[in-house]
Amino acid sequence: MSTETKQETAVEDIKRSSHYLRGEIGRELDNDVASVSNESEQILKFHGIYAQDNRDVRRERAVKGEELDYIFMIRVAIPGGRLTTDQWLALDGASSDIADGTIRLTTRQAVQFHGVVKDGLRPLARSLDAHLMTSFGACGDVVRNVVSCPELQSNEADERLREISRHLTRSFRATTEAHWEIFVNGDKAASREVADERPFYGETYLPRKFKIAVAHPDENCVDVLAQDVGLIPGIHPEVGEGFNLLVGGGLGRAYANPDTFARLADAMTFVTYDEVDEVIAAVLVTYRELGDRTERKRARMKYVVADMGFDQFRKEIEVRLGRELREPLALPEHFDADDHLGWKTRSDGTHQVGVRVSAGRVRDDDGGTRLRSALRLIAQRHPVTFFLTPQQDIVISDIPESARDEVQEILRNHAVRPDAELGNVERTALACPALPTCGQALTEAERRLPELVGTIEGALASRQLGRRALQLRMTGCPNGCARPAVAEVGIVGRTKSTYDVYVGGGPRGDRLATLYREKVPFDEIAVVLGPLFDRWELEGDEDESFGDFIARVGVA
Ligand code: SRM
Ligand code: SF4
Repeated sequence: MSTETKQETAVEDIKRSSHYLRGEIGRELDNDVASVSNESEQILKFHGIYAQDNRDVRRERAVKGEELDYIFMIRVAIPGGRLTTDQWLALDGASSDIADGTIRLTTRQAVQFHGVVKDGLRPLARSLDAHLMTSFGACGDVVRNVVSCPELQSNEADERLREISRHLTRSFRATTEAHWEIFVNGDKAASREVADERPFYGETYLPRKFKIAVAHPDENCVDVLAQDVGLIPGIHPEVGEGFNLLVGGGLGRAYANPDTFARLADAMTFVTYDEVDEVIAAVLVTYRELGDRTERKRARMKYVVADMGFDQFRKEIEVRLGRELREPLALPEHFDADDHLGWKTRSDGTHQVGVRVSAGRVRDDDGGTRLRSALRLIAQRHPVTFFLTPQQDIVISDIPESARDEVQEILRNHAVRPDAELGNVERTALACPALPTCGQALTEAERRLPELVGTIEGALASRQLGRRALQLRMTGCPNGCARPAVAEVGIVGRTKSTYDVYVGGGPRGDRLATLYREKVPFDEIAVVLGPLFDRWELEGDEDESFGDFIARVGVA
C-alpha cells in the first residue's frame, strides 16, 4: 500500500487565504492592468467571472510581442431560468453597453456576457444587482445555479415547484459578503439575500462545482441524470408529494487523465418537501469532506460515489443523517425531452411561445434574424415572463390573448423562424461557446454548429431519413458543456482540427453515448456517420430513434 500523501492543489490554498472570496480582487480591479493575477482568476470564478483572452488574436499578438486581448466572461445565475421583462431589458442593455452585443443563454438556464473588459465588471455587477440578479455563485466550487424544467415553473404548476429552483439556489449560496463589498457597494446592494450561515462551506468551500437540477415528472429536458443531485417530482404512496433524489452524475472528462469519465446518477431515495434540504445538505457535507482536493480533474462528487460504490455512499448518507433513507420510486417510463418550442395555450387562457436560439446566442444578425431586437421589443411592450431552457432556447410566457398576434408579428418581422420551419436536427442541436472565448477549447463548436447541422440534415435527407429527428451536441473539448456524452450524436473536440464522434445516447438522458470514431476531421463527420445512417434506414424499426437503434444493434 502506498504511503504517499498527495498534496492539496494550489487552488485550495488560494481559497483558504482569500478571506472568504475577497483576496486581492478589489485592489486589482482598481489598477491599470488589463488582466488579473492567477490568484484573483481563481477567486473571481466564485463571483461568476472568468478571465479569458480573445483566442482569435492570441497568436498574432504573441508573435508581435503585444499584450493579449484580455477579456472577461460573466455568468449570471438565473434560478430556473425565469426572468421578468425588466430583468431581460437590463441584460439586453448591458450586452451592448458593457459586453460584445450578444446575450449567451447557457445549457443551465443562465446568461453569459462575453468580451467584457476589466473596467466593465463593477458597472455590470451593479446593473445586475439593481434588477435583483447576480453573477455570484454562478461559477466556483459551490452549488451552482439550480436548473428546473420551464414547464414546472409556468402558471399551471404547483407553487412549491415553481419556487424550488430559487429556494435551493438561495439555500445553498455561500454567505460571504465579499461580492457585494467588492462589486456592488456594500450594504446598498439590492439583490443581496441574508441567509443562515451554512457550516458546510467553510474556508475552502467544496472541492469542485456542484450541480442540481429539477426535472419535470414526465420529461427530461434538464438531463437530470447528468447532475450531482437530480430531483424528479413524484407522489409516494405513503408519504405523498416529494422528489426522487438521484446522486452522482456528471459528464466531464479529461484526455490527460484516463481515470476521468462520464457517469449517470443513481436514484438514492425519495424525499418529501420537508426533507429535501436536509438530505442535499448531508450529500454536500459528505462531498465536502471526502471529495478529492488533490486533483481538480477528479474532484467532482461522481468520483466519490464511484470510488466508494453507490451502496456504500448511500450508507454514508444514512450514517450522517442518523436514519435510514426511504427507497426511491421507479424512474418514470415516458421520459423523453421536451424542447418547449412553438406556441401553446395554457389552461388559464394565456399563451407561450418557445423560440429556438442557435447555440444560445441571442444577437441581431446582419441581414438575418434579429432575435435580440425582437425580444427587446416584446419585453418593452408586454409584461410577459421569459424562461431560458436547458436547451439554450427561450420561452416567452404569460402572453395574454390580446397580445398574441402582436408577439407573433414582432417575431415574424424580425425574421425569427417559427418552430415548424426548423430542421429536425437544427431544432435540438446544442453547442458550447468554445473558440474564441473558452480557454479550454481545443477546437471550434458554436461557430461551426450551423454548418454541421446542415451537413447532417443533408446526409439524413439523402437517405429518406429527412423527417426523422436526431439529437446532435457539439463541444470544443471533453469537458462536455453541451452534454454530448448523453446525446444521440456527440461531437467532441479532440485536437485543433479533429473531433471524436460518440453515438447512442438519447433524449431520455438515461444512456451514455459510445465512442464510435476518434480524431475525425470536421468535414468528414457526416461521412463517418453515413454507414450508421444507412443501417438505421434499412434496419431501424418504425419510429425507432437513432440513439435507441444504436443502443440495440451496437457499433462496430
Ligand atoms: Fe461548462 C468549464 C461553458 C455547462 C462541464 N464551461 C467551462 C468554462 C467555464 C471554461 C473554463 O473553465 O475556462 C466554459 C466557459 C466558456 C465560455 O467562453 O463561455 C464553460 N459550461 C459552459 C456553458 C456556457 C456551455 C453552454 O454552451 O451553455 C454552460 C454553462 C452552464 C451554466 O450556466 O452554469 C456549461 N459545463 C456545462 C455542463 C452541462 C451541464 O451542467 O448541464 C457540463 C457537463 C456536466 C458536468 O458538470 O459534469 C460542463 N465545464 C464543464 C467542465 C468539466 C468539469 C469536470 O467535471 O471536470 C469544465 C472544466 C472545469 O470546470 O474546469 C467546464
Ligand atoms: Fe470550453 Fe470545453 Fe466547455 Fe466547450 S466543452 S465551453 S470548449 S470547456
